[in-house]
Amino acid sequence: MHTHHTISLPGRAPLTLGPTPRLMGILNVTPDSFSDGGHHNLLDSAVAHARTMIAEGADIIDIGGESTRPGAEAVGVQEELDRVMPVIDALVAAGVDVPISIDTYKPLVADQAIQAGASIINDVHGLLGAPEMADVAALYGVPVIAMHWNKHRDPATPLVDDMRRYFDRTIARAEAAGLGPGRLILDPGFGFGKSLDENYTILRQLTGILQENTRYALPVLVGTSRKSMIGKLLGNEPSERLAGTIATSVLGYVNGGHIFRVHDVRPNRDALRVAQATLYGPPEQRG
Ligand code: 9MG
Repeated sequence: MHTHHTISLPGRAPLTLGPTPRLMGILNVTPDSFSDGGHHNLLDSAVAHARTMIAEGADIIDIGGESTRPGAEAVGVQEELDRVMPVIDALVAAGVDVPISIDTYKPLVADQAIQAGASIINDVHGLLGAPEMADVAALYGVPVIAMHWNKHRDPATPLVDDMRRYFDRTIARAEAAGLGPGRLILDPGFGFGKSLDENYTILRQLTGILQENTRYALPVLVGTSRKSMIGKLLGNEPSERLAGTIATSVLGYVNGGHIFRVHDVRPNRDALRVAQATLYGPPEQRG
């Protein structure tokens, strides 16, 4: 049911993907992320939050300094660096032992973050934004989470076809830079320019869409946590969307997803463990 993948990470053990779901904990480092305010408070809170997520079972910490929420302002390279670098430095200094992924579409931010210790790039522009992004990934040999976000989508083109073309270009760009397909993780980009119906269609057909329609059967990341595809259905606020998030994580897993990008690590991890036991048997039965 789940394809198997071994993703090499520079200077550390590879990330194995398959039946065991992997949790990516979201660490947003934007001024509104932690309510107590102030530069040091932000740093301390971010580091403490990363530690909590790791203790709760996060396999990866995804650090981002620019919000992708609708209406959020873009930030400049320096501002983004000022937000994320102290957190990466502090986590590395504290000996944090899970891979850090840098959530950015800016090659310069990715470059600095990798030099400081990040080992995965999370690019919401799927390597199709700045051309140098694929070069940075290839230079350091880091894997890239390539998310689908086509701001120039032709409304006449069905989403599945748009995704196929988009990811064909992602893979071509990676290969041209010398980054093999074994370093790519695909992400349908739930919520990014998609209708409610499209979001649920993707969830229903997840790996059918992403693995059967692209040249390679690549691993898949699911990012639905607290998103409006849940809120529009339930009529609730982001802070009330945990049950809905868990439902989408479990369904994304059953439909072949490998990595789950979430705010609430422990409850998603628990639900995914139960889902794994249901699909593959409890741990002692797995052989
Ligand atoms: C940064 N970010 C916000 N939502 C995301 C999603 O669904 N996937 C990935 N890869 N990044 C996201």
